[in-house]
Amino acid sequence: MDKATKAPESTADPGPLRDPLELLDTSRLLSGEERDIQASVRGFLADRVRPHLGRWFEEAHFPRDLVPELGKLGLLGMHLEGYGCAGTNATSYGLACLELEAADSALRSFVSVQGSLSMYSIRRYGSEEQRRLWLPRLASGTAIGCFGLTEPDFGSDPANMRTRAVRVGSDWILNGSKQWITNGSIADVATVWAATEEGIRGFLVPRGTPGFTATDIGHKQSLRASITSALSFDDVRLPASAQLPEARGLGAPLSCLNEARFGILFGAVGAARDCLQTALSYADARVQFGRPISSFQLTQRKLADMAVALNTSMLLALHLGRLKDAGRIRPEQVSVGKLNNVRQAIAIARECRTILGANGISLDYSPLRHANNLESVLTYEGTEEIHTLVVGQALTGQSAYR
Ligand code: TGC
Ligand code: FAD
Repeated sequence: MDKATKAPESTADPGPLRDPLELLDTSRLLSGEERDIQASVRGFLADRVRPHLGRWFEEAHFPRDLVPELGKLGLLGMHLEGYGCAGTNATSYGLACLELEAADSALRSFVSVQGSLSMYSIRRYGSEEQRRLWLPRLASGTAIGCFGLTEPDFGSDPANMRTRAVRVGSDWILNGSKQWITNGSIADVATVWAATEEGIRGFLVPRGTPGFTATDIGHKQSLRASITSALSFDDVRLPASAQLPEARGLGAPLSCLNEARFGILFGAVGAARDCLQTALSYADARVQFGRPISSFQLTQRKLADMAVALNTSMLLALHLGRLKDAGRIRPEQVSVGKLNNVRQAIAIARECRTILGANGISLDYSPLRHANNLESVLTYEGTEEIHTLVVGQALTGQSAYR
């Protein structure tokens, strides 16, 4: 055997498992700074947010007053450089998403849309003037952004969008509609994707522009603490300076999705962790047939399978974080992460609900709230089926979408 590849013999006793959720000791793979960032987000949420989550979900309330606080914590556009952004590495951004989603997917959604979709689209494709105008305000949470790609008739297939921008002199006239837009009605600026004679282009549409309206979508059974809106554009006149000058073709909005999908693949681990933590402590305290239900083999099998799925999802997220920080991540690798980690998280959330019995349907416990939220997470940013086809295309070289 090659000496260089021989593992050193270990004599140290690893000691007892300190945290059952940390079965694989993944926190050892983080730097001190990454651990500090994760702990500070977790601490903020514990004091300021956790006690209210069930009520916000029940009342379909988005806690808008938290937005400047998220800005102060540096969580908005966290991994972007300059213009008031924190400029952390991507793994730290992922860990912040994990903690936010351990509270509620609505909070991670807000941060994803603000940082990875709205701010990233401006940072990567905007003019210097657009960056200076919007990014510092979006980073501090004094302004809110949204990202309009999906339309009522085109979700998985944005290439066929109907929203259209036509040049009239040096201006643009925008007509069409967008559907299911997170933050839509509270956004100060919307990044809107439209078909033009030259292909798909992006535009920044400020709130209050004549002809632009946003209406909230109600009756949601998922992501209830998040605002989701329909946007309508009726002969909206925009100056040439509203166009994102560097965005050309569908690849531009899809590149923004890679950023948000990256946050989701970490976030899903957080939702799953919170469910498993809840189920573990419930199973320990709940006695049936004279024994804690955690002592039954069938319960232990559920807990063990979920712990394996949670820890392997975390390893996958960290591996993808390291690839992204090295500048080597590929879109299909992000798809692997989103596909696996959201699939595992929703399965864990549903299984944890069973361990809680009837109490599992109460908003006093988090698993069913997470499971309901994860229904949206499974669908947005590319459905499970679309990410399967992205991976299929990477494996076979053949596109099976159409
Ligand atoms: P296709 O012909 O494959 O590609 C068109 C051009 O785009 C390039 N491309 C990408 N570039 C960067 N990143 C990616 N992930 C990319 N995927 C493709 C591609 O190379 C090509 O470039 P070029 O230069 O040759 O023109 O496009 P297609 O029409 O066949 O569609 C491919 C497909 C199905 C994968 C894509 O349309 C897709 O991802 N569909 C899903 C749509 C989606 O995810 N929508 C999300 C909307 S935003 C949202 O949900 C926010 S929720 C946020 C929250 O609240 O957290
Ligand atoms: P469809 O595309 O109609 O798909 C319906 C079903 O058909 C799915 O199961 C899908 O996988 C399947 N399907 C479609 N095509 C194929 C195929 N080729 N092969 C196999 N199966 C296929 N969008 C934004 O632009 N901005 C936002 O901020 C935003 N926020 C959202 C917030 C919430 C809460 C939700 C629920 C959605 C949000 N979306 C947003 C929209 C989201 O991105 C879309 O819902 C998603 O892309 C799927 O589109 P669709 O709902 O039209 O489903």
